[in-house]
Amino acid sequence: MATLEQYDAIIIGAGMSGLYQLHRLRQLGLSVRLLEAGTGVGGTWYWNRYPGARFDSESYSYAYSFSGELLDEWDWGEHFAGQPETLRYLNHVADKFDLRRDIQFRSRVAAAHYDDETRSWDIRVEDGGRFACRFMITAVGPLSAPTLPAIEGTESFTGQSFHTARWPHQPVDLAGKRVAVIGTGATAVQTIQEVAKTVGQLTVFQRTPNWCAPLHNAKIGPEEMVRLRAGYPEMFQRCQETFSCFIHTMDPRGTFEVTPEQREAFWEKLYGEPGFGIWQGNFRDMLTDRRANALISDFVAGKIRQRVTDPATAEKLIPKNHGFGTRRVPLETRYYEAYNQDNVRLVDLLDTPIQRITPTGIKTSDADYDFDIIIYATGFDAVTGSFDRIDIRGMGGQRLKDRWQGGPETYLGVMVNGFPNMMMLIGPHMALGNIPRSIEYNVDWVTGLMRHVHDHGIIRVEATEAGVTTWTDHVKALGVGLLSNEVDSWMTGVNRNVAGKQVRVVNRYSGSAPAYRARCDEVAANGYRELMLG
Ligand code: NA7
Repeated sequence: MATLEQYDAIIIGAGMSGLYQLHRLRQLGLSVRLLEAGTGVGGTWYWNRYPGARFDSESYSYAYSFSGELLDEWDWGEHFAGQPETLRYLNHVADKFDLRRDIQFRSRVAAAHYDDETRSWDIRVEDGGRFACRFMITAVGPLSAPTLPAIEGTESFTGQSFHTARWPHQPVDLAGKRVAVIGTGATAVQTIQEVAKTVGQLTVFQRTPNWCAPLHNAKIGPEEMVRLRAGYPEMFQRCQETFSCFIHTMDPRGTFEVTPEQREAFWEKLYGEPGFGIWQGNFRDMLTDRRANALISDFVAGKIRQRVTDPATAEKLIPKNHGFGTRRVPLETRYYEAYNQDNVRLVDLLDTPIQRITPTGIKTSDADYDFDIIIYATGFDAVTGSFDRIDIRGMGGQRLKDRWQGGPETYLGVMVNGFPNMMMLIGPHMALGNIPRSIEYNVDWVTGLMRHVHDHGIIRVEATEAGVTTWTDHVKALGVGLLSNEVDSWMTGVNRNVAGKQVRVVNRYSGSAPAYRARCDEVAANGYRELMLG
């Protein structure tokens, strides 16, 4: 029997939310332990080491803003930093705030059971370690449960194969190799454009094309860094005010309120600018009005046709079953031009589906392809997947996975009735957008609640059933009319590789971030009276 360690709070996950939560709870004087499956800090930026992994949000807008000292001392090297730089940044944060002494690595949480008699959680890690805590705070990330394709034969392949989110820590030699990439989501796009530079032969297996737009990345020189730093207060303030916490925000004009010439000029400008502007800073009706969405889709399709030399390949790369921006827009650097290289080919799985993975490669309905390396850029069991992988049980042994079978139900995206003393960071029903901005608010709100609990000697906190129903209905209502909710994607909870995840659900909050914060602030200002406190 493992010895039982006792804490006021256990945090699960050492990504951006877990690290900041640890820092804040320690400031309250609580005894806290953070359990992390990996061997280092960084979460998403620890696991996703695939070639070409980088930010699609401006580096500085993605950083923590809570410490002036940290902002002053950290220089970003690129407007959209690559994964190694971001991981260095998060390690720097962990060192600066001396976080590692309260983190236990190589500790994947297998089970967490709530006991209402002791008002505490009993947490077990895979190696048999056992912990008891009053409060359990999940910081498990919305995109951290990778999924392999449900295709026969994946185990039989005798070459090397990697899921992008489990890329090895040692360099993988791709030079001159015959490489397959399965998938064409944001991860695959970054991978494809990078590995196409070195591999012998690259074959991309595409099921659904996505609408991509140029990233326009650039290095940041010392003088520019000084200028950027001087603008931090305004930049973070702007992120507080925009709909999704990006520095970009929807244009107040409707698509049809301007002339066709003005429209075209505006889109040309957005297409030529760095970052998510073309997605997050476009006409306000782009994601709600079908006619508006069709026009911007035509514009981007035209760009793809211009950039891809072979017309048949260009047509395959143009999405036909969803409009621009209704799925996450991958940002790219010469992605489309990669298909003009002699050593890159595209296999359209809609024409010739994969039948199985073989010992030597991939068999489709019309050909056998041989590979040295297969890269699975096949995504994640998003949002609820990382919760489902832990055996979380609340009152009366109820499993969270069962409770969420028909889609997540939460109170403010932070709590679930029947699961007392559990708080979620960036859980279901949270605004995603520019995630670190949401993380800082989310952590500060949970910290406020923990301070209240601590100051008042409260040992049990639970959302009411009515609170959960009202919030869940509100989140669902916000999603009505959004074209993105009519499309299969990780944002609607669909993953055809996972049993029980074939049906669309509303798993994220799609209102504005300021409105979300206003609602949560109101709950705190009212002394958390909406919660059951005891
Ligand atoms: P995504 O966006 O979910 O993309 C996964 C890709 O893998 C997508 O193109 C899928 O095609 C494809 N896929 C998945 N399973 C299969 C099978 N069985 N056969 C063929 N193709 C398959 O994940 P990403 O990692 O790219 O990005 C996730 C987020 O992480 C991203 O939005 C960023 O915010 C960071 P499908 O579209 O399902 O037809």
